[in-house]
This record gives sequence, C-alpha cells and structure tokens, in this order.
Amino acid sequence: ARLSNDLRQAIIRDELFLVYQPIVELPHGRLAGVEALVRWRHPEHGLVSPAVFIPLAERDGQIMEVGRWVLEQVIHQTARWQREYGADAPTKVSVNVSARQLNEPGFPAEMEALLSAAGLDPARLVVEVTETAVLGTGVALDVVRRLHELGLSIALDDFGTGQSSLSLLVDCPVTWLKVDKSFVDGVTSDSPQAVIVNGLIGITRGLRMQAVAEGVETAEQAEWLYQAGYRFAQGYHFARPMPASDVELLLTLRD
Ligand code: G
Ligand code: G
Ligand code: MN
Ligand code: NA
Repeated sequence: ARLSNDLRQAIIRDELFLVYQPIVELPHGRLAGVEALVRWRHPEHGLVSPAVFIPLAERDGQIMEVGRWVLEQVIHQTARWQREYGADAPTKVSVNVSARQLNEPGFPAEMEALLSAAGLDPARLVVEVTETAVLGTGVALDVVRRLHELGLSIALDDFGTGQSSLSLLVDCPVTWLKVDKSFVDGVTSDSPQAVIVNGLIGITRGLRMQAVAEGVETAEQAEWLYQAGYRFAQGYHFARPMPASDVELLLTLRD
C-alpha cells in the first residue's frame, strides 16, 4: 500500500525515467532498434524494478497513468531521434503495453492523438504485448488490430511463457515474435528449449514474421541463434538497457 501511494507521486515528482535496450541484427550486432523500459528511482528505496511496480500498478489501476506517461516519453524521444538523426535514427522503437491499456477501447485513439501531436510516423513504433494480455478479452484483440491499422507494428513479447496459443499467430497481426529468455538460455545445450527455439524460426518464416531472441548473454548463444536462422537479438551480450544519450552515442558511432 505504501509503494502504491508512492507511485501516485512518482510521475509528479519526476521519479520515473526510461532506459532503452538495443535490439541488434545478427551476426554483426548492428543496431536495429531499441526497446523502452521504465525505471523508478524511489526517494528511499532506490531503484524499484518494473517487475515489482508494473504488476502493482496493474492491480490498482495506476498503470493507465504510468502507461500514458511512458507512451508520451517514448513518442517524444522517437520523434526527436527522427528529426535529429533522420535515416540514422533507430529504425524501430518498441514500447511495452500492459493488459489494462489493451482493454481500453479508447487506447488506439489516444495513441493516434499522441503520434499526430508529435508528428511521428507510426511505422517507427512497435507495440509489445504479451500473449496473456491479448487473449484476455475480445477488446484487447480488437485494440491490437486497430493499432496495426494505424500503422504500428506489433510484437508478441515473452513468447512461449504465457498461455501460448498458436491461434493468436493466426488472429493477431503480429510482425515480431520475441522468443523468451527462458528458451534462449537453453540453446547451447541439448535441451527441449533448443528444439523449440529452432522450431519457431520455421513458424515465423512461414507466417512472414520476424523472430527476435531475447536475453542473449553469450557469444555462443548468438552464434547458435544465427546458425538457426535468427536475424534479430537482444540481451546483455550486446547491450544493457541505457539512457537515451547513450543510444545517441551508438547512433553517431554506427558505420
Ligand atoms: O526492464 P526489466 O527487465 O527490469 O523489466 C521487467 C518487466 O517489466 C518486464 O516484463 C518488462 O516487460 C516490464 N516493463 C518494463 N518497462 C515497461 C513499461 O514501460 N510498461 C510495461 N507495461 N511493462 C514494462
Ligand atoms: O518482459 P520483457 O521482455 O519486456 O523484459 C525485458 C527485461 O529483460 C528487461 O527488464 C531487461 O532489463 C531484461 N533483460 C534484457 N536482456 C537481458 C539479458 O541478457 N539477461 C537478463 N537477465 N535480463 C535481460
Ligand atoms: Mn518487452
Ligand atoms: Na520479453
């Protein structure tokens, strides 16, 4: 309850901030995009993980304000990169959207208003949703379809760990399949996870989607994934989540 009250003040007191984790192209590791991840610097407890406060905010409804703040920040940052770096700007910026936001029928209109106010091309933005969030109700699937119609692309996050319904890949306009770290962790051993990660490449190819391997931590995993057909990856082996200014350093250093 304390933390929940504190979160109410966090936006006003400017305690939330965003970091961006590079998504890279294999095998060379060229920057393909970034994923925005929210952080909370609590005045007493220091950094509070979104793994703690996002579920909390989902339960008490504050996710609507937190989610809106995240979206505004991401859209402004992306528009600024587009203006200042043009063709060299991060091609795609991903933002995580929670179940509550997806169940808000007004969400696509809110998204459209924010994009047009910032003059941002919707094609720059990727909305990351989880299987569980989309499967909840008919509203969520409809909202996802409308976001796609606006020109945003959709990423299915943590794929394989939710209520993995393959029919979702049929019903939902998914462009990016983000294969969860828990599977990627097992690729270099003779494991069921390796078989699944291998198999998902065939599915994404056939369905004209792109697979992204999440949580890549070693060169061996990166090499294995490349050999298996993966062209996109994300993880500490390549880069940790970083402030926007560090992303700009990468942009100026890029080829
Ligand atoms: O960044 P980190 O690995 O600590 O994130 C932990 C969890 O919080 C992940 O599941 C991630 O998707 C989620 N998360 C991070 N930032 C956001 C955000 O801006 N919105 C939502 N809804 N979830 C986020
Ligand atoms: O649920 P989602 O995939 O959005 O969560 C992404 C989270 O995973 C972020 O909090 C990010 O900090 C974390 N992350 C990204 N790459 C790695 C990695 O290589 N190893 C570990 N342990 N965590 C990672
Ligand atoms: Mn994500
Ligand atoms: Na994920």
